[in-house]
Amino acid sequence: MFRSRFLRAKFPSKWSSRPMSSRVIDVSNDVRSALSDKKPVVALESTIITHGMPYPDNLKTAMAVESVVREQGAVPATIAVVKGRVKVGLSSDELEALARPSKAVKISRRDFPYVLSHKMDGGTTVSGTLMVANSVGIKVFVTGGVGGVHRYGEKTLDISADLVEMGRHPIMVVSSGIKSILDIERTLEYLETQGVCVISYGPSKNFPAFYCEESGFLAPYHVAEPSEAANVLFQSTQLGIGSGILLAVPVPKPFSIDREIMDTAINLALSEAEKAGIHGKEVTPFVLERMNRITDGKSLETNIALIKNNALVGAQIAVAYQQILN
Ligand code: PSU
Ligand code: MN
Repeated sequence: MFRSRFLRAKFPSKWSSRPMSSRVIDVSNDVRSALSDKKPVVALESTIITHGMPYPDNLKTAMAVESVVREQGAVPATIAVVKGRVKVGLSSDELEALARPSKAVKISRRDFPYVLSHKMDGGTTVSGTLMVANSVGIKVFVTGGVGGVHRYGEKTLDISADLVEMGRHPIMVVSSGIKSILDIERTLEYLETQGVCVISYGPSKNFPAFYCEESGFLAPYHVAEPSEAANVLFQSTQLGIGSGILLAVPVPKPFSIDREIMDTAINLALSEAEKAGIHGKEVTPFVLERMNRITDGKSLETNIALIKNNALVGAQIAVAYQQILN
């Protein structure tokens, strides 16, 4: 079995005290050798492919992101579920099949047992990807945006499983923060409760709002360099703290969308979601699709730019982290 006693001892977690059995998980040769040779590895999620972007932009972006990671000297590990098997590292055929319109499920922690037993396909969310990454010992994970506390979450209790899962795994999640379709202030509160160390990347503590460089809220900390971020991750593993780190990287300036324009588009998309009776896990994909139409493709362009930039930063951190360890 791939997951050795060594890894089990090294990454104990209350929530996944047992590694995933080789009866359910396949680790690609690439990723397997990188992990055993102590090379830098970056985990990538797949809900952004199945539910976050239209075909073929989703496929092109997924491939571009993997290339960015490789160019920095790290190995990409895209995580998904294919025909009921958990995959770490996808072949190009698997990536292509996942990207095409299909019945793929959006998979968080709660979805795994059913999806596996029914041999279904699916994209793993940040929460689902974190569970798998932790099981094989990957410490750096790159995505576009994470879920959060939804607006009026105090009434609906719609709080993304991503937030709870970030509190459960000692992994650094590199993202562009939280979309302002969510309640950013309450999301930051909730992350504090879960013990997630939130850090902005760049010259200030400004916490980004996905499409916009600034949200108007501050993270408790900021770091300016990949090596500084890598050292935070290293200290967390030395502490055996068990909870994760959210590194918030602002979208590159040329792609940042004006906050007022964005808020108008978001409010429109949200009211359309309400009219259409969309709720639960369908909200985020619906709003992303509507936003793309309302902004005439601008939101998608920004989404692609920010995830590529996050891949660059995340891969540099994975390389720096491995340098500290080796
Ligand atoms: N934000 C995006 N694109 C995405 C997602 C979020 O801009 O594709 C996906 C991520 O996979 C994230 C999930 O983990 O949506 C959160 O969904 P929910 O809000 O239903 O928890
Ligand atoms: Mn939700």
